[in-house]
Amino acid sequence: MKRVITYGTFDVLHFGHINLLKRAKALGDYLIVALSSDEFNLIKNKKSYYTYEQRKSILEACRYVDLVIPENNWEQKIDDVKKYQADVFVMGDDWKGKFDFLKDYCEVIYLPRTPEVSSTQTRSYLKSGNEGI
Ligand code: C2G
Repeated sequence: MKRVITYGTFDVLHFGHINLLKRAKALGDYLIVALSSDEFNLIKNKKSYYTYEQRKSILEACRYVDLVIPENNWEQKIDDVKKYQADVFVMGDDWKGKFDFLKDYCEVIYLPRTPEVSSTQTRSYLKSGNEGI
């Protein structure tokens, strides 16, 4: 059983996220998503539209996701890799190189981001009132 782990806020879930989760799952048999808590989002200077519980329930409905755990800080990744026996750590390549310290514990893979889509973009589009068109 090859176990994959990834981290993120996954707010306003979009096809860029799904593309990442799909490719991450394809790297093993079991995908763990460490989902940023609302408190950690503040540390990341990210204000998410949906709460942690709402984002968690949306992710748990995704066919590629097997387990959602909370991401509360920057420091928990090594402990998580050990605790959940992750064989592969995956992130989008906007993080390329940032988590190479995990190479001592598991495979580290950065996948190309999906261009032209982001939660921020979606949110501002909806806010702009175009949604009626
Ligand atoms: N992503 C992607 N393509 C996009 C948008 C996001 O591949 N168009 C990927 C990101 O690279 C990341 C994952 O989807 O791997 C989740 O994206 P975010 O929710 O924006 O995650 P982030 O805020 O970068 O949190 O400790 C790590 C952090 O928690 C990562």
